[in-house]
Amino acid sequence: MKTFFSEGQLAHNPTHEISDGALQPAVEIPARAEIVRDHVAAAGLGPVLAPDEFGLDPLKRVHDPAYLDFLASFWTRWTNAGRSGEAFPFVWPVRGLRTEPAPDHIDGLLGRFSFDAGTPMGEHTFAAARDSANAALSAARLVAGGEQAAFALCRPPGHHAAADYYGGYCFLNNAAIAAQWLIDAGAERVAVLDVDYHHGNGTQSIFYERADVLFLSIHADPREEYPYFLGHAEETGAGAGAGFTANYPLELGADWTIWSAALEASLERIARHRPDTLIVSLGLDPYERDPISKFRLTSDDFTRMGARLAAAGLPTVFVMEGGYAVDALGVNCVNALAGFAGQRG
Ligand code: Q9C
Ligand code: ZN
Repeated sequence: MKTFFSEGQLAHNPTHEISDGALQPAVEIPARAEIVRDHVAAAGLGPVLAPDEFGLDPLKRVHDPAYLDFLASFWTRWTNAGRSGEAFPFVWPVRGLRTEPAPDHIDGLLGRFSFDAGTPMGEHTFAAARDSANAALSAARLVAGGEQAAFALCRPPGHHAAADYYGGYCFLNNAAIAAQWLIDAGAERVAVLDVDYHHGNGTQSIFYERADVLFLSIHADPREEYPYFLGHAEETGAGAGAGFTANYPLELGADWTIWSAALEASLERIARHRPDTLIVSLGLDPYERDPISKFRLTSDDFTRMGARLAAAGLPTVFVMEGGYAVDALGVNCVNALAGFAGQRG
């Protein structure tokens, strides 16, 4: 299986995040990608290739142009306001407040285009996020061209980013951009299965009213866990997309027995959709020793996960999402991919 990764993705290099009432050391750091890259190479999974540059057009198919303009101009606006270092929003247009007219001041824009204060942004964030999206697009194109699977080593991650807001360490929704690219390249149906510990609120919102892209997510119950405001079982899609979203919120502490039952239910729903391609939003944070998560998957369970996904028999694009136990990230990610490759033979 080929992996796509660009060194440019390392340029987003935050030092701190706002968490638990304090500025804490950032957890979504370049070392996450480096350890996965090194383990993929050492495991002989296949080559690690530089992604191609797809430009802004595939990003515009998913994201609001005003949001992309905000990301592109953020650093200039931030430094022109006399600021330096990492930016955090602190005011949001919630119930009864207006998003239009958009503010001119960078503090207003940060709130307009975000949904949490836990996601540091810096000078190189947009460039790194674009390289991350290019990795997803390169993997999608390879699979559309006939390869049975490919791995996009995306970082920064994407699944919390919606059409016009960032958050949860995510800026561009890599999985959604890949899914839309596949549709635009001629796929009739795509399925996005999100196995990250956190609900994929961004991906869900992007495809909520569409029947061509089925979205499924196995995650910690939002009553108890971030992102708190989306990901309940009764969210099943709307309008033309009614029935094309499926959520499997699980209790904190869920282990492989509980988790794999949700995986089986997801795979049944995916089989009924008959997708041309399966995109797996591959979060490694369901891991038992993840520092910010509370599921109990073991390293061997990721091998089982990969093997079970392979048995679905679909062309598959793996897109990396979260996972913060940095020392174990390489092993867990390679286990999932090798479990898949071993099952496919
Ligand atoms: N005290 C992804 O996994 N909140 N994002 C953490 C910890 C944000 C996770 C708070 C979690 C976002 C891609
Ligand atoms: Zn996560």
